[in-house]
Amino acid sequence: MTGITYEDFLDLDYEPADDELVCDFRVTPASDMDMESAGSRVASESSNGTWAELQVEGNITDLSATCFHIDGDRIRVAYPDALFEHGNMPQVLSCIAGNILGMKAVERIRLVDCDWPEPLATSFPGPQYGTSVRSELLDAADRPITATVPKPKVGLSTDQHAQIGYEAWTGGIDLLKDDENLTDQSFNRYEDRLYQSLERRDQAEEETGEKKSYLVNVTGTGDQMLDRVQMAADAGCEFVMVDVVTAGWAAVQQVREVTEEEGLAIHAHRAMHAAFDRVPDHGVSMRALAQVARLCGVDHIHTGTADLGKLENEDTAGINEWLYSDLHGMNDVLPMASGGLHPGLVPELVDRIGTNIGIQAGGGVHGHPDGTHAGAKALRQSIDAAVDGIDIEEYADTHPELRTALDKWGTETPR
Ligand code: CAP
Ligand code: MG
Repeated sequence: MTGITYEDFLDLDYEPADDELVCDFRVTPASDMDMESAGSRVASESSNGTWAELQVEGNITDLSATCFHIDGDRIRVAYPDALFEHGNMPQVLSCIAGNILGMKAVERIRLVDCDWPEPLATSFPGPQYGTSVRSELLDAADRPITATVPKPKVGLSTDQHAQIGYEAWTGGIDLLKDDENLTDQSFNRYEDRLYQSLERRDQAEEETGEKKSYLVNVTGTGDQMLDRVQMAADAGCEFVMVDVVTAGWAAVQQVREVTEEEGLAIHAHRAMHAAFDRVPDHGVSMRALAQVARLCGVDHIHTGTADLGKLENEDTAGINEWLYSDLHGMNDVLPMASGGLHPGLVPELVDRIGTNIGIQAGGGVHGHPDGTHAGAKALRQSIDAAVDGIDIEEYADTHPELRTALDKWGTETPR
C-alpha cells in the first residue's frame, strides 16, 4: 500500500511521455496558497487524487497526472493515456475541465490550451471534410464561402424562410443557415423548412449554375438530432448545423457517426461558448473548445471576426491557425466569421484572417436598403473585390448594390 497526497502530483523535473495529453492552465491560487500547492491540487483533482491522504495499492498512481511546469500564472499538467477512455470526449473533459474549475484552492482557473498526443487524438474521427467543403460541396475553392441567416432570427414562416433563401442564393450566397435558436417551433417546422428550402435551393442552383446548400439546424434531444440528420440526408442536403455547446459533445459525437455514413458536413454553432471563455482568467478558452470540436469531427466552427464584428472574440487568427494546423493527419476545420458583419468590413476581415474561411452575414444582408437579393449581391461583390485585391470603394463605383451597402454602413463595426 502507498499513501498518496496532493504533493505526489507535483514534479517539476518530470518529462511527459509522448502519449500523454499536456494541458496548459492559467491559475490564480487562493490567497493562502502558492502556485506549487495549487498546481499539485489541479493535477490531483483532475486525475485520480482527492483532499485526503489515500492508501492505494499497486500501480494506481500510473493514472495520476503530474504538474510538471510552473511559469508565472501558468502551469502545465501531463495526463497519462490510461486515464482516458479513448473516443469519449465527455470523459476527457470531466477530467481536464471538471471539478478543478470549482476548487477553493484556486481563485480562478482557465484551461487555455492542450497538446493532443497521437493515441488519444486519433481515437476521435476528426472532420470528414474541413476546408475541402469549399471545393467538394461548393464552388468556392478560391474564395471565402458565404452564408446568411434569415433575420429576424425566429418568427418567419416556412414560406418566408425559403423565399429569403432563394433571394440570397440567387444573389450569390452559397449557404442558407438556420439561426442557433431555430429548430422545430410551430411557426417554422423542421421538416417543412428543410424540404421547402431545398426545393428553392434546387431552383437557385438551376438559375445560377453554382452549387448551393443549407446549414439546417438539427439541434434537439439525442434521438431527435439523429432523426433530423437522417431526414436532412434523405432530403438531399449536404450539411447539418449543431449548437455544439448547448447540445453537448456526446450528441456531437453521435451526429458525427451518422454524417460519416451519409457524407454530410457538420457546421458547429458555438452558442453559450462565452459562458466558458469570456472571462480571460477563468473557464475554458475558445481555443480549447475549438480543439475539442475538431476532434469530435465538425467541419466548420464559428471563431469570431478578429474583433471587427458585434461580438467579443478571443484570438480569432490564432485559433484559426490551430484549426488549419497538422494534427496527426486529421482533417482541418473551416473557421466561420460571423456576428455583425457587412460588406464594408470584408476587406479588413480578409486582411486579418485570409480567405480560407466562411463569412456569415445576417443583418449585413437582410438589412440592405434594397432587400435580401441586393444584400447578397453586395456581400459577394465585397468578397470578389477583396479576393482580387481591388479597393472596395473603386469596386463599388461599378457595383450599385455594394455602393448602397457602403453608403449605409460604411466600414463601421456595429454595436
Ligand atoms: C449573427 C448570428 C450568429 C452569431 C454567433 C447572431 O447574426 O446569427 O449567431 O454570429 O456568434 O444570431 O447574432 P448577424 P459567433 O450576422 O445578423 O450579426 O459567430 O461569435 O459564435
Ligand atoms: Mg445567430
